[in-house]
Amino acid sequence: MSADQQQPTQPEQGSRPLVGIVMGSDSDLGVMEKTAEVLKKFDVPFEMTVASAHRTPGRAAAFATTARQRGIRVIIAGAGHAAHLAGAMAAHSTLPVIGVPIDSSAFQGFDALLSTVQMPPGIPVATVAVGKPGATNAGILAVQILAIGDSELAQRLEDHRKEMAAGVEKKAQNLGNP
Ligand code: RP5
Repeated sequence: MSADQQQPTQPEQGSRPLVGIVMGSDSDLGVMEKTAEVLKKFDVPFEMTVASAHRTPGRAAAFATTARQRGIRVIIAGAGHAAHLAGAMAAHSTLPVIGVPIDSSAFQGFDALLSTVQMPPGIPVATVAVGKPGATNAGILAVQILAIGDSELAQRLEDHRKEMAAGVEKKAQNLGNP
């Protein structure tokens, strides 16, 4: 296996990772940390690495082709510019792939959005919003996918919704509303 194909990804938490987070560059980390924050909150083990569809195509392909056998159930890919990373993941794996378009270019992520979302029929990428809000939602969507077969995780999602609703009520009260 060449250096381009090596997979040095490490589990972020004790148990075997269920979600694989991959980003095009370490410069994407400030955005993709939002995904990691969500997965930590829900206690979902994940791995995180850098691989580029263009600069290290072999490494990106190896990440995707070995994901299922590593126990990964959802892949989350974040990239900017002509962002083909999520599409490359989907090309090399039948696991669900969530794409996060990153606002790192002169077009502030519009280029990455179109590159990520406009997949040809047959090879889907579930594309979320550009930047940090999308990275947060990618984490939640991955938890929702995992919660299909996990009632405890589903309950944590219900609790999270209640927490968010309570936060909105509090903000309204802070403005003097009942
Ligand atoms: C993309 O190019 C990466 O996903 C990143 O958003 C962007 C810039 O990468 P660097 O030049 O900072 O490594 O491939």
